[in-house]
Amino acid sequence: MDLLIKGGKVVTAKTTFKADVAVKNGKISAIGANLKPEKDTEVVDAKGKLVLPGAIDGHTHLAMPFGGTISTDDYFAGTRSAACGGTTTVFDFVLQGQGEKMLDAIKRRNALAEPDAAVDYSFHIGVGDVTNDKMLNSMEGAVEFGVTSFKVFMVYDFGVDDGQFFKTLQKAKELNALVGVHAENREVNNVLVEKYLSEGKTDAWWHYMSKNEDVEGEADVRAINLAKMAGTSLYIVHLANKQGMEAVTQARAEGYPIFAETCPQYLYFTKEVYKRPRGRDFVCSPPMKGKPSQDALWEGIKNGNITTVATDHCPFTKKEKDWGIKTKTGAKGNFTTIPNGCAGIENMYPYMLSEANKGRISFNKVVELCATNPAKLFGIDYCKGSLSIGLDADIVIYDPKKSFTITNAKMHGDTDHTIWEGAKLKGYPVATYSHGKLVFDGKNFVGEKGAGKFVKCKTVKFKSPAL
Ligand code: DUC
Ligand code: ZN
Ligand code: ZN
Repeated sequence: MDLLIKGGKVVTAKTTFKADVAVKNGKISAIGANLKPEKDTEVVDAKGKLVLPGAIDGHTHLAMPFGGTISTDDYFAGTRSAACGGTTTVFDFVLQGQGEKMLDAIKRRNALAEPDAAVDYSFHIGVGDVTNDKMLNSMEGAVEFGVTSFKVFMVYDFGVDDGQFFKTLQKAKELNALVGVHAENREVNNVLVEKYLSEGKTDAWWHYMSKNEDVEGEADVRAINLAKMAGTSLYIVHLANKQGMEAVTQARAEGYPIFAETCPQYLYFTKEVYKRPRGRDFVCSPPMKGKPSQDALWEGIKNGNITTVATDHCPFTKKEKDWGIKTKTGAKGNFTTIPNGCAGIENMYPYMLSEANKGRISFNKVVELCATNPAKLFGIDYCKGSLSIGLDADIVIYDPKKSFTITNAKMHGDTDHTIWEGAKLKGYPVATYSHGKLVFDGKNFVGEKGAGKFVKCKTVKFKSPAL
């Protein structure tokens, strides 16, 4: 064996038990009591620590063109930062261009990711053109390549209409693929934007107001109804409102394979952040909502109706966020000119584990939401998502006694600020291994640019909400 992690408590989605974990050739080779090292085995003492599967971030936007710029973290910076927060696999979005076959879009992005990624990665397609059969049928090439999930946008100019959404669901059903949805009502959003701007209401608060609880909730309900009509599964990404949470809960109770993801920013912040002097730094879509929505999301986590937690990591610099204000040079910014998105890739596992450490949920629940469920949902549980013999040795050692205050200077991405500045965490990862190799030593990134590999997703047919 190459590595032996001794004396820690192993946490899976179901149980916690004291055991040693052995690694050979990048895979977990044994889990058990009193495992003995071989001659050249590196032995790591994990007494008093938790030993967890590396997290899978099912939602990132690395080097993504948006709002007239490109998100700050490229594939190296983003995956480096992920590794230092205990995330060992990221699912990034390939945005399909007009007239571009989905496989061509994947190859275009993979050419950027392959030389740069420091941990393993895979893709979802961000559907950009299903206006004709040729484009719609190009989903087949993506699935053959190993990209089996397709996100449609109900909002934004490049998004789908209901007919295109429905056709995408039907095609996904044929392929046993998964459709994800960014659910916000485009038309209502546009009307409210026009109204607020005409009234001279330009700051970040109006971003929230034009994408309020109902704007998101209505689209969630419609998306679920479309999936029911198509007779297929649906994955609502970045769910952030109570009405949507209730609709997901009801559909699942009726037996429909409807799954929801939420993000740490919706669990920690509320809409009040948009009243802060730098409220524009928090502008993302969907925006943070009120406390009742936040409470509903936590309830959804506790009762199993939230299936995954992911970050929607999409950072922009402070200067780019400032495009949302009027400047002395005469630029006329407003809430619609702020690039949408925030950094979070390094904060997901530490924040969720800290909430567990404070007693809000169990550590097992965090493993389920951040590792095991995303692996099952996206068809990579044959190699990732839990500490099991034969799976990739993507492992995190977590010290429940280490206190950590988030500050941008301690983060490992390329961003110049974080919305998480000052957040106090109880416990923190002290080591991350990718394929059995140390990539984070508790302080620094010690991995390698380009070491991360593309992970092929298998198709999964979901007949019920159970994973
Ligand atoms: N929302 C964001 O906040 N950023 C990128 C894309 C999105 O839908
Ligand atoms: Zn989205
Ligand atoms: Zn997103």
